[in-house]
Amino acid sequence: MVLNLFRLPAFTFPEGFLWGSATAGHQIEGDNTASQNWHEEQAHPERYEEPSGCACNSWELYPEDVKLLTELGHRAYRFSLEWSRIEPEEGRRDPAALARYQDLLDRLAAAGIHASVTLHHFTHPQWFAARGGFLREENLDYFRRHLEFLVPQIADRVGSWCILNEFNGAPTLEPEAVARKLNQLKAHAAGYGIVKEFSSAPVSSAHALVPRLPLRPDDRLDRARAEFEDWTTNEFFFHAVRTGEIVYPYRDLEMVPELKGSCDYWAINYYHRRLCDARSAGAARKFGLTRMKVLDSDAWDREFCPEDFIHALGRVNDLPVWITENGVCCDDDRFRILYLMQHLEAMREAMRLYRVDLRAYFYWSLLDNYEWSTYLPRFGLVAVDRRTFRRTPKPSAAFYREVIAANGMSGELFARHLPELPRFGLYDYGADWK
Ligand code: IFM
Repeated sequence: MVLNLFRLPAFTFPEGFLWGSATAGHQIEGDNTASQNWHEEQAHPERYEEPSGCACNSWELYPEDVKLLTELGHRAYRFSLEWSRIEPEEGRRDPAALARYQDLLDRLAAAGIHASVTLHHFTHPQWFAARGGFLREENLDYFRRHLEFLVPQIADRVGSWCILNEFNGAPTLEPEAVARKLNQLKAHAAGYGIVKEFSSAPVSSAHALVPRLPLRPDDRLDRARAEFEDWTTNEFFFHAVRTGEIVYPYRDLEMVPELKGSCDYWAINYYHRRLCDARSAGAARKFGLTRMKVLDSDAWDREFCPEDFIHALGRVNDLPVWITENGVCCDDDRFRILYLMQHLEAMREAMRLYRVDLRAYFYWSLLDNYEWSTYLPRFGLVAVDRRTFRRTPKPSAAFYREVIAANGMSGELFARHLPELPRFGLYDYGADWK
């Protein structure tokens, strides 16, 4: 790991490496009124800091988004299609919504931008939720039917697929959460089979890879807790795809043959790690040196440790790897340049150390968007005015554009975009630190 990134020699990623950014329907489109999330936001406002409302108004402004992607030099765009727009009521499809997504795909193709399509990014129609959603295995038929309708209508324009986003979720034994998770695992396998009927493009599901590590590496209980959390969030998925076995604590083994080999690549969403403390009900206290304060509020007070990204990637070196999300929310955009540089460097190291076959990187996110209950955390390379929806690229977007153009990075490029490493207040040492 290069500690002084300003001295990093020029490094080039493999030829054909795909660079881009990611978004998701509900977080940018706005007025996603037939979705369960919209319904919940209205029914239980007390659970949300604010509702999604018009989001970034990308439902209308998507041609502008494609223009932005072009101007910023992105070669790939990951986005999701809202099932609730395509089938707002059970069995009633909206041709205009489908046409709007097809137009987005056409515009991306015309701009030479690879389209990475996610078929389920957390949200689904309210009617599906009212029937129990993914809690009930028999409801997978609704999902299958939706994909059988949708996939052939778009397959010729899609460059790669994610069936679901981040269903691997929390380290839970709670029966409903486990049922939902394992049903979504089966939905992933079903989706893989359906997409393969119509498309030769690579298929996966985006996995939120949060390394779970013992707070005290030699403490047996911390280690046991970390192992438990890691299996129930990470390894159960990799294991199922590698073997076809669903192995989940306190549950009989279940063989689902279609799961075996149901990823053509590992789609990895990586942001931070989590330390496990067996003597506390919640997550472990964060170490000062890994606790980057990105916002003045406590939002997104995560444990950043790019070095763990290297080893996390080492776990998935048996298939090509696409980083389908990686990014940081911050008000001071210089953090974003630093975060990006550190994580690209970690990717370089993972290729060297573990021979990871890295093929793509999607920064999360193209736009400052709706973070599921609030607009406070801003992940975007591009700021969005909440009133006019005007899009304004940040300095980090210019940095990233140069990375893409060079298909790599160097200390010199980094130094040019971050000429001073000021007293960022990077690490929160606590009040007594002198
Ligand atoms: O905004 C989310 C996204 O929807 C899923 N992955 C993590 C992002 C940042 O929290």
